[in-house]
Amino acid sequence: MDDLAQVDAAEFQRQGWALIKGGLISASELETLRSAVQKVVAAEARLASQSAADLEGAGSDEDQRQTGVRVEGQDKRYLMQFRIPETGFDIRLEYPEVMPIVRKYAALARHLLGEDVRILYDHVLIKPPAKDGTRPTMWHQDLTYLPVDRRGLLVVWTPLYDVPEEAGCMRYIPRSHRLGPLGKLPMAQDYQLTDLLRPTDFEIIGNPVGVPLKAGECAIHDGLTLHGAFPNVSDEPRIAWSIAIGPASMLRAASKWAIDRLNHLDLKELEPLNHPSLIAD
Ligand SMILES: O=C(O)CCC(=O)C(=O)O
Repeated sequence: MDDLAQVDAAEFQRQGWALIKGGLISASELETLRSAVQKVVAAEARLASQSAADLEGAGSDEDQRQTGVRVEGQDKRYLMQFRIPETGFDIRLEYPEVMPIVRKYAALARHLLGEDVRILYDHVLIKPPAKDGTRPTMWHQDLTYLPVDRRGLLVVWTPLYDVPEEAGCMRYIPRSHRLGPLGKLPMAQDYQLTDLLRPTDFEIIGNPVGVPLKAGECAIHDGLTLHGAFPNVSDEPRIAWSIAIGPASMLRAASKWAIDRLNHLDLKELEPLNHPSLIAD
């Protein structure tokens, strides 16, 4: 727990993100993580060597099967932000040698949340380099994508190699978690913070903070903290590993409303509430 003494839980709760300077993992643990992730990256070599142009038209189930990529949108412009290789999901289950790192991050989450935790997922994130086409990662809140019933989710983001700003470092909006869920915009499109926020929200939040990291360092953010990343204008793919950890008390979100008031309308999950009986005008 000594390493965790540097992480001020109350300040994290106030700001919604924190840089863990120097990281929590040892040099040999970083090597272990690299070796597991490199196996994933090698398995995706065909995709990794494709130019963004080759991904043009990706969008069908067939494309998804062929590219081995499982991400929302399956869209060239989405993939220019980052790819999550199919074999890069839950690598802790495939490569149990990374579990000592997972346990350290779980201890960090326990320290920040003050309660027992559960791992929701881990995954490998590859941001393509400039030559393959690259975009900033659009501002978003992770919690709005995840089927859990409450706040408290934490995401730890660890680069496998140094990530200066030009390689597409992460960016966080301090205190944005205090705004609650903001909904989500299609990340394949370009949009601005002002498209997500109301004017008075800017009185609560801070300016975006870009967070260059050394290999094996990490940054952690609340599931409601708005975050994104710069484009990767370097020559190499930016390779990171991220893990989502939440309070043990969290429940999987119900696919129907927990209260029966709307269930008879047979609304589809995550679709607008367009049933005539719900429209006021
Ligand atoms: O790696 C990126 O560019 C974005 C990652 C991200 O949004 C996350 O790990 O929650």
